[in-house]
Amino acid sequence: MTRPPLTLHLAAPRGFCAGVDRAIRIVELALEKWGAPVYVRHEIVHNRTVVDSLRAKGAVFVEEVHEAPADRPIVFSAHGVARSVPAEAAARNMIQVDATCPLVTKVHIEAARHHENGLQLVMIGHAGHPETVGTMGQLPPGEVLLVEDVEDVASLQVRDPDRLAFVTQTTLSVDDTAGIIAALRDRFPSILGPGREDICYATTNRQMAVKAMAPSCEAILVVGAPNSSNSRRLVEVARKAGCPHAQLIETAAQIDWRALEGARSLGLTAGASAPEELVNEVIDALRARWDVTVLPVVAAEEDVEFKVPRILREPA
Ligand code: 10D
Ligand code: SF4
Repeated sequence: MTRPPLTLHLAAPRGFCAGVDRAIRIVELALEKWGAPVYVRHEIVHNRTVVDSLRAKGAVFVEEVHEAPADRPIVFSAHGVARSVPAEAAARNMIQVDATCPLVTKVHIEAARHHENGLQLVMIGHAGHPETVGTMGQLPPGEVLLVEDVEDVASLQVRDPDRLAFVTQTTLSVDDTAGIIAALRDRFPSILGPGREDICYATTNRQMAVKAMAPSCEAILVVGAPNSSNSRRLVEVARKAGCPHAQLIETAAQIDWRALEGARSLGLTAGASAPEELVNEVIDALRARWDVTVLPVVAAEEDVEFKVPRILREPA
């Protein structure tokens, strides 16, 4: 059987970022150091394959600290936690290991610094997302105003328009966030904030690659979970950048083949929490139907690496 030709635009960078890589390593090292079970508060990263593989090694996933026994170590997920969370673990005398990405911790520190300087804080993020909950939870309840879109800026009720600062979630759409920041600066000209936003290098680079390939792709497949903010943003970026069809798929089994019928040019990328093995499975599934030529679309080179916490570098 001759298969029709297909050009597969393969985004680079894609998949695991340094924060995800470190968070997974932290759980593995914790299991090596203390043995199973090691408890993990929330999915270490938003990916079922990752979570299932760590579960198979002895990790137990819970949503709250009190669900874990006090005599076992607990790891906090890469998305970060409110201050009340380590406080609860400390009150129960638990061994705690923080797998919060250092780039999220940086935002926590910024938020605390603005608060100490007497500024009211605006957070640009998605309501209920664990990173937003964690960052807002660095300050006392009610101290952070959440803004999800440009419309929210218009209705913001602030204490003093001249004593404001903002921070952002790290996995937002770069373009949408620029619009929200412009609206904030327009309404509150003296608002303080980071140079541009707190969106991390990995989010930015993955979105850049998708933007670059979107106009040449009849459809783009994004490997990632439905609860993965950065993966969902890649789908939106693909659509906004001119690709008529973008699908978020957890695995190759979820590909909507009917939507790809007759395609000659597809794009493929993966969110920061999606393992490369899942990308390879998608390529194999495409190869079964098409004669695939892979065309890498390289938007940036990445060489970021983060150290694991000291507690895991010391003997038990
Ligand atoms: O939902 P998300 O994009 O924030 O998280 P995910 O676990 O999918 O990817 C890693 C990103 C983190 C931990 C937030 F910085
Ligand atoms: Fe850290 Fe960015 Fe990865 Fe989030 S997406 S874990 S902020 S490097």
